[in-house]
Amino acid sequence: MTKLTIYHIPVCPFCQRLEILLSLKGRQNDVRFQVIDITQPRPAWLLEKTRGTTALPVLETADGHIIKESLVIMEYLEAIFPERSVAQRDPYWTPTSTQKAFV
Ligand SMILES: N[C@@H](CCC(=O)N[C@@H](CS)C(=O)NCC(=O)O)C(=O)O
Repeated sequence: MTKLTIYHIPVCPFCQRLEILLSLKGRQNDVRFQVIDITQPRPAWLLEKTRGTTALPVLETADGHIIKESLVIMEYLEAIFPERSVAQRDPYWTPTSTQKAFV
């Protein structure tokens, strides 16, 4: 099975939250982390995948779909790796719901 890929910057807290989530789920080995060089402009191949978005992390599914925004990626990871459950069960407290509530 082709793995999910997360394009990331290791020192970035938005990227680290994904590593922490996967670690809590014991799923680190189900995702390939590809480091993007923070000292260089984003490569053209990555900008093509993200349609110009430069912010990382970005997740690429096995069939090439792109998911941006760490909170959205966390919800996706929670959905595809339900065990062990880490997210709140009450939808009010799920990341995007909480984000919407405070916008
Ligand atoms: N809201 C975004 C923020 C991501 C973000 O700001 N990432 C930083 C690295 S820590 C970045 O890539 N900044 C460069 C840019 O936005 O072009 C998320 O949660 O994923």
